[in-house]
Amino acid sequence: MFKSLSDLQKLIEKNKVKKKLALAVSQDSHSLEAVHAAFKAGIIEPILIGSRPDTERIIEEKGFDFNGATFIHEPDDVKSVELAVRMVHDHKADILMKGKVATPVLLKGVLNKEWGLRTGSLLSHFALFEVDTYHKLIAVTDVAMNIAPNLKDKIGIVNNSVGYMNKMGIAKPKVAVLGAIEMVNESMQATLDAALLSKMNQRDQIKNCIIDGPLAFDNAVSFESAKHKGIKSEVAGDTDLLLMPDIEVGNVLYKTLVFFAKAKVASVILGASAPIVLTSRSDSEESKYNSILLAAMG
Ligand code: COD
Repeated sequence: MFKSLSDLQKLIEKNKVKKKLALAVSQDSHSLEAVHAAFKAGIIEPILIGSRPDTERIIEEKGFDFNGATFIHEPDDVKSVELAVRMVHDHKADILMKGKVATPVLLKGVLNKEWGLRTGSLLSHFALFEVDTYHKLIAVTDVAMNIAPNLKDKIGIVNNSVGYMNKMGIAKPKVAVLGAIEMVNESMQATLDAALLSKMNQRDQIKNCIIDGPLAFDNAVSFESAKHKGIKSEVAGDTDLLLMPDIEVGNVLYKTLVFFAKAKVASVILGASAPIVLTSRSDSEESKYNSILLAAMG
């Protein structure tokens, strides 16, 4: 069982395969710092696509050594995204990473029908947290891509996350489908979806995981709370993956964990033909580095 995000590093070191990472709009000091650390750790080969003078200025200011990396000069952000996405599409790169560009701009490139990274599956965001007050790593999805997922989308989101967690060696992740309460309330769509997902899992329509829901946040992550409420569940108090009702709840939880609980995080977009590192400006260099590790595992 993973207890810390540094365990990802050990997992990758075992694989010994260097991944090519295309950084779109590379003139971003935070992203460059994380990419530099992963380059120096021998995890990736960087391809830096963006304004070359601006990228080189940051590299010089920060004293980074990108000797051996590939530079592609493209000063226009949208074209830079297109070049980076195309490189992954054409198998010239294994990981796509967002630099100094707005998330929707990158995602629109990823979803391009001709040269994007669609696979026919839903794309979704997967975040893995190390929180001091929880006994193991806990994943949260979807906090950044699907705005208001319906039941079908939620099945796709669970399948993406479970598939990745299985790859990480977590054979049957425990999935808590969150609602405001742990009972089904016919006026609360999240609780209806949760009950359906649980039943689909029991009937083996969603495999390789154990799903329970609806669960409220407290009983999903605390045995004590679950016991207090009399909830009998294999998942309650021992959740590996929290499925969020929508992007607002998910994004607020993500930022609450980072800002108030000082949690460490790694995140990646799944369901595309390659993992995508899509960290936000507010993420620390450490989070960005962890996200590269998580993507390199895929
Ligand atoms: N997976 C696969 N295909 C998708 C997905 C998805 N998650 N989302 C849209 N598509 C496909 C649709 O089927 C369609 O063919 C095409 O893409 C366009 O669909 P639209 O018109 O619904 O999508 P867009 O282009 O308007 O928006 C897609 C975004 C991902 C940009 C949008 O959903 C979005 O802005 N999400 C939130 C991003 C964000 O701001 N996150 C905050 C991070 S901090």
